[in-house]
Amino acid sequence: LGQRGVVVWLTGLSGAGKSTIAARVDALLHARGHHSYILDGDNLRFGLCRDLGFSPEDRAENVRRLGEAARLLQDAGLIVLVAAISPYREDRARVRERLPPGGFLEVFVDAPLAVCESRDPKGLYRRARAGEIAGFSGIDAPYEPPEAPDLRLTLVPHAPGGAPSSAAASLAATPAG
Ligand code: GGZ
Repeated sequence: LGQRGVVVWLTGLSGAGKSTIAARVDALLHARGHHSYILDGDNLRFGLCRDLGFSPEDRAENVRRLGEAARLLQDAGLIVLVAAISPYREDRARVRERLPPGGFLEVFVDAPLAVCESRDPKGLYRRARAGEIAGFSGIDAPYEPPEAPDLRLTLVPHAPGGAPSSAAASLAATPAG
């Protein structure tokens, strides 16, 4: 990692598992003596980003603020785990541009919409389908998947009688540094 920290940016649909993965990775890093920190879009919307909604402009601003906060923590040497839908490629690319080479790793938490919708932990997909939430990512608002993520995490389906689903990692590109 060099002297500085790194921003690990988890992008994917609501319910894909971004926050869960961030929490697991955070715990693993801590156990190994690394300094890491989670910036979760859903949580920061109660504070730093509480004035923002879900229009494309507000999402762009949300991603920009998360990126700037992550940049500060990265500069202080932390491993920053960001979990945010961050549906627009351009917004994610802008964050990458603000970080030093190798300082931004884009991780695509690639769970199919049908899987996210069947999980529906907060009932948001049901409400979006019912027309109670407008502009929901994957339903009536876009999600632009990364074209060349640094890492792609995909679901391994249940084996009959086997262990529950887990994530499988495929290293799409070897990060520099
Ligand atoms: C998408 C929404 C919406 C709409 C509320 N579209 O899965 P969650 O519930 O817990 O996390 C989602 C969160 C999205 O916040 P982000 O900061 O990650 O979004 S973005 O990066 O696009 O700015 C979801 C909930 O807020 N939520 N309304 N319309 N997700």
